[in-house]
Amino acid sequence: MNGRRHFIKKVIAGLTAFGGWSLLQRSGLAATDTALDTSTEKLIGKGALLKKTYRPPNYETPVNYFDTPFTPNSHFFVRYHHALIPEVNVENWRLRIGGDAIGTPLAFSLEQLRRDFETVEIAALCLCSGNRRSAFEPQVAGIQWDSGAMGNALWRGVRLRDVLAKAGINASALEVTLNGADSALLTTTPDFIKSLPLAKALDENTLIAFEMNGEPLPHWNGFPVRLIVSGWVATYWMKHLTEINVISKPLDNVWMKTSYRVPKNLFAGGQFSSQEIETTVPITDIAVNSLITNLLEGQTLPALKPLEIKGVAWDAGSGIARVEISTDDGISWQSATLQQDYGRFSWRQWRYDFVPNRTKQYRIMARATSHSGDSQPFEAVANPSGYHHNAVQKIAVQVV
Ligand SMILES: Nc1nc2c(c(=O)[nH]1)N[C@H]1C(S)=C(S)[C@@H](COP(=O)(O)O)O[C@H]1N2
Ligand SMILES: [Mo]
Repeated sequence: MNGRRHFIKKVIAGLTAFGGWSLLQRSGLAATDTALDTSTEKLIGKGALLKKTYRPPNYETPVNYFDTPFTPNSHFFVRYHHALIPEVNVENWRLRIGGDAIGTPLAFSLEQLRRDFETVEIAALCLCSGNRRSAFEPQVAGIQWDSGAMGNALWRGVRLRDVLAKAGINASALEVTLNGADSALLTTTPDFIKSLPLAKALDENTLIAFEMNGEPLPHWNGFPVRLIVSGWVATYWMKHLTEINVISKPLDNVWMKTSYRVPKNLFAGGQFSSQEIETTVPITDIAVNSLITNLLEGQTLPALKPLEIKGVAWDAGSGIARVEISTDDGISWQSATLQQDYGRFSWRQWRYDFVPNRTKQYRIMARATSHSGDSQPFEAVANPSGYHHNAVQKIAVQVV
C-alpha cells in the first residue's frame, strides 16, 4: 500500500472511531476500496458483522442486533456481487436518467434531488433473497447466509416516479433499469444491472433514498443514493445508483435471465410479466416470515424463570396479522404480542412471555400470518437458488 492510501485509511479509521464517517462521506473522500482493512478483513465504518466472503464483501448482521426496531447502520448487512466498489465523490456524482423510452434525458446532483422533489420517509425491510439459504437441505450453491442477510431501516428520499415524471415517460416504456457505480474486477464479468417492471418503478413506495435511519447512507449500503423497492427482495435495491433507463424492451442480462429467478407458480408474488417465461419468473415479493431473535439452538434455560421470547415478523406489505408461538412441538399455539407498527413494509417486532415449568427439552416455534392470509410453511419450499427460506423455526432449548 502506498503512503497516501495508508494515510487515508488511518484517517478513515480514526474518524470512524468518533462517528465522523458520514462527514467524511459528504466530503467525497470516503467510499474507497481502501475501506477494506486487508489485515483484519473488517469493513471500515462497520461494527461487528459476520463475514461470508471478503471480496466481494458479503457480511451479515449478528441476530442480536435485530432487538431494536431499526437495524443500526453500523451493523447493517452488506452484500455485493462485484469487488470493485469505487470512491463516490458526491460533488462529481450525477444520477443520469435516460433510455429509449424517456422523454428528455436528464442528470441530477444530490442537491437537486433533495431540493426539487418531495421528500418522503418509509420504514422498510431490506431482505436478501438468499437469507437463511444455509438452512436448505440438501445444501444449495451460493453464499451460505444464516438469518442476518436482512435489516429494517427508515429510508428517506424521493419517489422514483417523481424523478421519472420530470424527464417524461413515453408510451412505449416497459421496464426501468438500474445501474450502480460498482463493477466487476474482470471486464468479462457482466455489470450488475437490474430492471423493474414499469408499474413497480412507478409505485409510490419505490424511492431513491439518500438517508438511512436519519443519516446519509453508509458507503457499504449505497452512498450517495440507493433504490428502495418496498415489499420486493433486495436484489432490486440498487446501491450507489448512477444510471436509470426507461426502456421499451425487456432487459437481457444474466442478472435478469439467469439469476434471481424462481420456478413459476411456486411462490406468491408481484407480477413481472415482461421477464416471465414458461418455466421461471423473476423473484419479486418478500415471503411471509419470522425470526426468533433471543434464543439459540441448544441453549440452556433455568426452570421456572420467566422468559421473554422476542422476535420479528414481516411480509411483502400486507402487514403482519399475527404471530403464534408453540412450546410443545406444534401441538398448541398461543398468540405473541405485536409491538409498535411502523408501517406495512417495516418488519414487526413481537414478544411472548414463557415460563418453562418443567425440566425437559422444549422446542420453540414461531409462525407468522400476514393480512393477505399467508402463513409460514413448516418445511422450506425447495427451489434451485435457495431463495425465500421461510420455514417455521424450531429451536430446541434445554431447561435445567
Ligand atoms: N450496486 C449494487 N447494488 C446492490 C447489489 C450489488 O451487488 N451492487 N446487491 C443487491 C442485493 S442482492 C442485495 S441483498 C442488497 C443488499 O443491500 P445492503 O448491502 O445495503 O445490505 O443490495 C442490492 N443492491
Ligand atoms: Mo441479495
